[in-house]
Amino acid sequence: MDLDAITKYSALHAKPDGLVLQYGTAGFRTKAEHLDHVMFRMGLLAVLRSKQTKSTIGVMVTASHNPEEDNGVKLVDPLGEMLAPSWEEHATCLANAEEQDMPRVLMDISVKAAVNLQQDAFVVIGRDTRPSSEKLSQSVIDGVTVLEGQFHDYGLLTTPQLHYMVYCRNTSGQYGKATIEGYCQKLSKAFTELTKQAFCSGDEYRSLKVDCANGIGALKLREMEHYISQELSVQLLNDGTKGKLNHLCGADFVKSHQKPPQGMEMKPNERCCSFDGDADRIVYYYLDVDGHFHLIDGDKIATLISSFLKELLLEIGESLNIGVVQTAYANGSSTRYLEEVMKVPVYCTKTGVKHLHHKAQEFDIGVYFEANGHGTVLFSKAAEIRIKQLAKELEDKKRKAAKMLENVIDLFNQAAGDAISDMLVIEAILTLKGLTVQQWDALYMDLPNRQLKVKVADRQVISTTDAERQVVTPPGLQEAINDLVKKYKLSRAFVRPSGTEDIVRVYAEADSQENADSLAHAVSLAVFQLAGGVGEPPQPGKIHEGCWKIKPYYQLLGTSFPSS
Ligand code: 16G
Ligand code: MG
Repeated sequence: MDLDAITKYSALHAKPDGLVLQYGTAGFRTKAEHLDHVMFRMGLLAVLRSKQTKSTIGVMVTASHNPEEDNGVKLVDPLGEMLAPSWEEHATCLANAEEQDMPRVLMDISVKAAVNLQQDAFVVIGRDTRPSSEKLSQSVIDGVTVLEGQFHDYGLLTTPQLHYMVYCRNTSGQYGKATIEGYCQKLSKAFTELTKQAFCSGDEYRSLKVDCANGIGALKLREMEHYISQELSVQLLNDGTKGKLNHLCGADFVKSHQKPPQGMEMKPNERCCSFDGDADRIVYYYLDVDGHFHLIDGDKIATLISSFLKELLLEIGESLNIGVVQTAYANGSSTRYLEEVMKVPVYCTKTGVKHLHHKAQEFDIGVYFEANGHGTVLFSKAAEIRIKQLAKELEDKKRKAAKMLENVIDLFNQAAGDAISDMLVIEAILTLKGLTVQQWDALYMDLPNRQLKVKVADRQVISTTDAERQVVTPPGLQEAINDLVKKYKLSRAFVRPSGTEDIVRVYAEADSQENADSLAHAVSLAVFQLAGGVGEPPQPGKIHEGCWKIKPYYQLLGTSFPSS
């Protein structure tokens, strides 16, 4: 390691004094102007990680759904997964080392992690469309080159595409070709094969409006469009030609405000969806004939997908184990529907994709989605081999089902939740099942819910257990929540410190929107009082815009999955 060269180049990417950042759930994220040194250092760290794993490592420059002025960076591990937790700690130490200490901290990491410095290193880099991203990705490259790592700069990519590239490169191309063409060809071939099987190919299923959050998703969906235009016509809105990234649009906006994005003209019952700023999340929605907005979030996407997969497994008579992984934010109705109607086992993990991804790896088929629309399906190697074998051996209807499963495996991006890939899966299922967006939505009815934020002096005073569903500290808070929850029907509430903002998040659901709002407010007050709230105590929130028609419990469970 040439420490003199590192010191010299690092001075060109100097750390502002006193700035402390943490490698959080999705890497580092803050205002773009504070990130130059972090990028350079993550270039250095990616080289060490590559040497240690003897694999290609990815670096993605993006701040996902955050405002355009922000940016961020995360490292992608060899099989396309999120960085291992011990390396997250190294990343935090390296990013926060004061300028003069940085080379020593880098050396310490390489000793601690037993990195063979003689080993070659290869790093691939991708970035989103933010104005700051190009320059920041150049700083990553500076870090890579000063440690003599080799690199390939993919330039503009969605986050899941970068995960895909890393996965392809580390599996000798078995997963696919590590190029944009390779990605588009793999997904579009699977999509075309799947939709060919549809009995019903009416025009109703063939067009879709996509809000691209004025981000990278627009550019990459345009590239994909060329491959799928025979089967699906997509109309791109918020494609970045006019509006600002994530401003009043995108999956995060639609999910949190429960209303259509700006620039989306919706006719009644028209199927629409939104990507987030780096195209790793997707939510669907429509307006009914009365003009009410209906959101179809990650929970309902998981339900549609797991119903479809379960049906195909039944058809081929194979008992592969399928599990659905959610977080505490999953709507209670979705969990009940999956468990009680579909009889699929459901597991809950902590918030953050890496936790869900990890749990989903335990199953032959692991379906995971966060309510916010981030998710995918993982197939174990054994399940994939078995399905491929059945697609050759079985006959007639069973063979057709096995072939469909084979294509579904190819259509999912198994490295990371991917808005483009998920969109194609959903479109294929709706087409194959002959389902309208309203029929999909009617599988079950979401329980009214409310999310609030509370500002406290130190959010780390709140610690949780049971996948964030129970508070451990401060003392008395869980008891207070329990007492409040008892006052409402079909109610549930939890609080957790955010991993991305300096706040505590509160979630509540109940039998009516009014009750969900009131419970959320009461829980916020308990947090404020018992966990050191700062500023004004939370005020009762305004009632949610959408209209919830409250149905008896059994109707909230919905009906069974319509069969074709
Ligand atoms: C990050 C996570 C997302 C999670 C969110 C929670 C990834 C790629 N993204 O965006 O999965 O839902 O954080 O944010 O892991 P919060 O901790 O502020 O609620
Ligand atoms: Mg994102």
